[in-house]
Amino acid sequence: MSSGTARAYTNIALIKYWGKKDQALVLPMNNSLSLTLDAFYTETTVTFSDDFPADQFYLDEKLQDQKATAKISNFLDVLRDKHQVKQFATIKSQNFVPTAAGLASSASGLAALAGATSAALNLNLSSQELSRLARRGSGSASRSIYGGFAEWLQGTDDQTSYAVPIASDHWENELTMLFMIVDDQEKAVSSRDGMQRTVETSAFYQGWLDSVPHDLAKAKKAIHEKDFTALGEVTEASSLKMHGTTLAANPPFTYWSSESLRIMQFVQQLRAEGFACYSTMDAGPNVKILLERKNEEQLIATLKEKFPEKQLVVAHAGPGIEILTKEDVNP
Ligand code: 2P0
Repeated sequence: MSSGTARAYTNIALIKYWGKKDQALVLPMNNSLSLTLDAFYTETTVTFSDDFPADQFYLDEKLQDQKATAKISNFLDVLRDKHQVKQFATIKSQNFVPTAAGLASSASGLAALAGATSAALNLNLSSQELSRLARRGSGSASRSIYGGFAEWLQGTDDQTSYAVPIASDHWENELTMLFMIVDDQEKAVSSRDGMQRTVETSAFYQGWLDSVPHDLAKAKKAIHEKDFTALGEVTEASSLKMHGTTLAANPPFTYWSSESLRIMQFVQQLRAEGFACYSTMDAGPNVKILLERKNEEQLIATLKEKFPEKQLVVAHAGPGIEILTKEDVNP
């Protein structure tokens, strides 16, 4: 029997990943850039044993059904095949989120799974190898190997597609991301299906792809120069363009709800009044707002007054993946 445990934090893309050129290997169509956050994380323990007749996956102490377990088993098969491991595994995952708002993330989940599995098999992987491995589980998980800012390099094959940290002189610690929780229901179109449908059918997809290199360069320059306005502008623009592609897919869809739009418009209004804050959205209706940490208290008060019914979660830059010993693990 061998066991390993890891903790990984979620990340939010400032320059979005949207679409794959190879679905089996999870190779993306474009580079993406993210900020790892402290507010949500996953702890996972993987145990291999000759005694297990099949893989069993527990999430938040509940045994998961075949579909959820199959995604995990497929991921484990990548390593079992490579290292001639014949044993099945028990996987116990715990999501730590500050509210019951259904903010579980495949980025933290699959990164923690990659870390725990490699620890259980004593693989001693470098961060780059771990990022490449996490990518096979979920694209965005490749970026959660690192704290702070990370860029996922799309690459051309399994070897060349992985994330790298972006040097920032700790500037990320001066930023805040606020989560406005609009809805905790399961999404109608999964990100995996949504991005694929968009690649295959959206009239706007090529426009999105063409715009990414410029946005990415602007984001990296902004980080280098600690230019919050430039980073905020390109963050909001990347999100709006990504979401624009879904409207032109066939069949068309959107992750926005009327509430999401209300919040995004309020962010624009605040900016027009001189308050520097920018919105970004992912494959669901929740809105995240990027701002400077020194302005956090003021914005929280303003948002609570404007949207008293909404849950609000405050996040700051988080650390990279941690391989845990027994003493580190939460009970
Ligand atoms: C991102 N998203 O860059 C983008 C922006 C959602 C919108 O990565 O199919 O769970 O497992 O690689 O990583 C969410 O998709 O998708 C995502 P798969 P993943 O964060």
